[in-house]
Amino acid sequence: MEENILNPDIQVPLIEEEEGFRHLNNPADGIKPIVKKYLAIPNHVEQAGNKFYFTDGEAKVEAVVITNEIIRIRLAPHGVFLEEFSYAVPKAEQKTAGFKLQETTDEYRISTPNINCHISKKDFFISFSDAENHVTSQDAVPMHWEENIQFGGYYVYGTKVCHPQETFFGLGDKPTELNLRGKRFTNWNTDAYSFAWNQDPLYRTIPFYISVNENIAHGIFFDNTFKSHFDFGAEENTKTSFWADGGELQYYYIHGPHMMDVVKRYHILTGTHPMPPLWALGYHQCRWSYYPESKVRGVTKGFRDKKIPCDGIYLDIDYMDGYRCFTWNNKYFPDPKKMIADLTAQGFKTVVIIDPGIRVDDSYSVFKEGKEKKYFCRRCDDYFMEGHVWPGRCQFPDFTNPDVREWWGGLFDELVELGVAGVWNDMNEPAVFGAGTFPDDVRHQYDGHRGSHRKAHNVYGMQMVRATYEGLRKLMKNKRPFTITRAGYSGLQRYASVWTGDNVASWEHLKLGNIQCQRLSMSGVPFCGTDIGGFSGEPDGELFTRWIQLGTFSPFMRAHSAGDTKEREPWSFGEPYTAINRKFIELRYRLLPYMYSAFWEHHRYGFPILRPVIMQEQDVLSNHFRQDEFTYGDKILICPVLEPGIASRKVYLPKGKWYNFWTNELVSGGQEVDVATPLDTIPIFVKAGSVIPEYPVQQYVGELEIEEVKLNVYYSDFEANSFLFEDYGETFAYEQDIYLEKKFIVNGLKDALTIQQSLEGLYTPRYENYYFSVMGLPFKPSNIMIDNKWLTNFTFTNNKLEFRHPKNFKQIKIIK
Ligand code: MIG
Repeated sequence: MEENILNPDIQVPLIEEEEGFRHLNNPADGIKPIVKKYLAIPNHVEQAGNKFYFTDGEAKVEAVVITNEIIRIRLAPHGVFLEEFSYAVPKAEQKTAGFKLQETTDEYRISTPNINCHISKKDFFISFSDAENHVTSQDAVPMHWEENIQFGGYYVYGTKVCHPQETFFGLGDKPTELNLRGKRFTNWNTDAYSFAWNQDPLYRTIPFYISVNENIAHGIFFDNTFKSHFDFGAEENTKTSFWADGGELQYYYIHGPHMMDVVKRYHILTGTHPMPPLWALGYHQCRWSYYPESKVRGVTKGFRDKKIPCDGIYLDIDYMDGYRCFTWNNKYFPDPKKMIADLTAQGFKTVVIIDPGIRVDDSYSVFKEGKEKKYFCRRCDDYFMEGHVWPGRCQFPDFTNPDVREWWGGLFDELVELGVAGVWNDMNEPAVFGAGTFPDDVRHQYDGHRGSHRKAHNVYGMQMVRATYEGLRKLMKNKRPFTITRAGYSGLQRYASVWTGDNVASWEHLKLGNIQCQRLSMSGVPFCGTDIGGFSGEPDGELFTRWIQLGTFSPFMRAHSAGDTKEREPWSFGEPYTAINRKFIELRYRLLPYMYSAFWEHHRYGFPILRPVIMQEQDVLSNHFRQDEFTYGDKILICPVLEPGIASRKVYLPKGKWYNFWTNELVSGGQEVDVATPLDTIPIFVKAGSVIPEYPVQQYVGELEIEEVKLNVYYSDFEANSFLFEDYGETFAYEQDIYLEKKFIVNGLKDALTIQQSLEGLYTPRYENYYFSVMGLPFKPSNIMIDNKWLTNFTFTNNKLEFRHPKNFKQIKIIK
């Protein structure tokens, strides 16, 4: 016993002396946190429409039939689900032909016409199978959770069996091999300046992966915005796990069997990219920063003088007054309206950067208004979240509040008035100097569903660019806005394009950028590109040119560089580089109608724009490890050159027949071929049977009235379809069916080739004629019959048949 110094009459027991002593008001010692608790035995099922609820007595599992190929699973450790809300999936509508629940002695089984979800009665394992009862995904252990003592709630875990030959793809922008097997990742949006190979995490959170096993693909979309983790057989070769630091264990099983089906179905959930303005598919020139105005005028003049096509010109943070968003530095840019008008007259579209940090400054209207309206984020104890970024001490709008988004969207009115055509959202991970990002205890409105920064962090950037896109869309009336974001979460493609962030001028980064763009494409982020040339560091002429060549086939094509680097325009490296850079940028402009059509296929049907070889041929196991080649759309195969000084490189061509784009030589696929790679070319092949539409070279979109579209037809001895999408290129009229989707069917015999055309939609292009260029005919053509009339005017030289014809034909027959 010890004396109580305040009241010596009271004897205080010494804890060490009295074994088993417990303070009565603090029984915590007896309570153990829940360490990895697993679902037990399901004893019950209830059905409510397309939703099924299973319970082990305490925890509840919900299975929802979304479509015939998509089922969503949710876990509530204590039987209470959160309100349904997702930034990624605006509405998980039910679209299914029918489903049923069956119970056997071993399992509950929910079946749609195409898939089954099995809940094992013995152990609550959940598995999925296809209509042939082939099991595609199965739990390795039941879903489980662990108490998060520091923050409350649970860490939630799902663990699936990982098969010996199973391979994994997706997850957005991870800077590593295309195939994710054997690797582990974290998703927590991070400003990752000069990131390195294998660095993780980077800027975006796309918690969606595609598995391929025994030639059957399925996807898992783990829709959880907390910090999340994926392990593809890294810790244990036989297990694939995904887990998060909080929130619900909620995932969508998305059936294939082809990877393409999985990607398309992921887009059913999360939406597709709206059609961009056509000019946004042109070349963009950026730098940190072009200022003052004379510099901007000098650079843009450089493009026109040197006849290098360019559409986008960017203003990085120095255009602002002290980095205050929505202001102008009047010294550098005394008359932005005039400058932008002049640029517009020369065909340039001005894109300006906007960051989330708003300078704390009561004389600055944006800050004042945000402060008055209580739009800035607060810590949980009610202090404003303050942090240092470019403008100095800043506060940050809570973009998860719909009122804030509405306000933010409206702030662009002046910029739109000045003629700005696009907005670039940077630093929206969110990035804060020193601390990296916001503290965990920052509160977010989360569209009325409340959340700490732990829950809102990964969606902050997406909601910022959403506010930007939606605001611009209103302000620009019926014109399509162009937006680009650095950070994002699944579904960001509904609002913006992305660039891969602060890469480095190195050959390794060229290689990495090629993989990242393919990965983003197959992860539901189609409109993506890298900083051509590398953001930090100095490329030499060869690296820059090889990067322009890759960038020509990136959906988003922009050169960008940091402020402390040498000039970085396509002509900065002298000859022969300038001429080659021009040749490729011109090629991009020639292929615009093809690229625009590929974009439409994405927008309307959910196809990715870039498709790694494995998506062309997933049944060939070696393709699961190929990551250099990809197709742009489904007709043109690109194999960039990713090493210095090489005279040739190996290219794998999927089965079928391919034409060398440069020589028109016909090559058989299903094999690797060796292709010469002088600096002025990269290997490009066109699938036999393709119709590749082509525009004349323009210095910018809209420079020329298109008077004729060239159709490059590549003979095939089988039937092949191609599509051409046409519309105004800058309005939302396509939403009212004011577009034209043309389908060409090419089919060849030994002595004939037919080309058929059919049309859908209400748009009428202004041009009258097609100019046909037919390659690969195995015979010398002597007659051409078009819609039952003979065409006499054609030429046949160097195995190329060329002729002109009014655009509205139905059938062309080329005869030996
Ligand atoms: O802290 O706006 O990734 O593209 O040029 C750097 C300046 C902020 C990072 C972006 C980069 C941009 C730069 N920004």
